Amino acid sequence: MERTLAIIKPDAVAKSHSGRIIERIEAEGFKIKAIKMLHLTKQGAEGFYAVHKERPFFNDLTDFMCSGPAVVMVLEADQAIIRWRTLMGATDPAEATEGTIRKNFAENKERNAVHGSDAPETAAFEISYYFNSLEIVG
Ligand code: IDP
Ligand code: MG
Repeated sequence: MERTLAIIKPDAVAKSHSGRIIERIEAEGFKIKAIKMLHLTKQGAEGFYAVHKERPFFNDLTDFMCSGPAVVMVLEADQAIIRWRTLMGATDPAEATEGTIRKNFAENKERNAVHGSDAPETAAFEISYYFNSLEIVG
């Protein structure tokens, strides 16, 4: 079993798509081991996306991520990291496969509905960024 961090980003929460996205997550067999709603600060978003701080979209991305509440979750499944990224679809919804969450719910390459960790090391960092061990069910 593997764990990954998922975020329903502020664009999707604002449009009341959280329930439908969570329904997809559960229908695909992921177990939700932790969940909460957060309104990130600019500093909190900058820390989370620190790997992207030299990228041209960093300032816009971190403004967007603190523009409204987000839902953060720990998902567990066999191969959770790759399976959640496959279910999310490509970063740019214009390039995302039919039926993926980004194809169905994302507005554009920045406001793209969901986040998922991309490797075991980033999943460990990202889970610990938002949850302590008492907040994750066994
Ligand atoms: P990922 O979320 O698919 O892993 P990353 O390359 O890690 O994509 O980028 C992190 C986030 O930054 C994306 O989900 C998206 O919100 C934003 N982003 C990535 N590339 C661009 C871009 O070219 N323009 C605007 N925003 C971008
Ligand atoms: Mg990424």
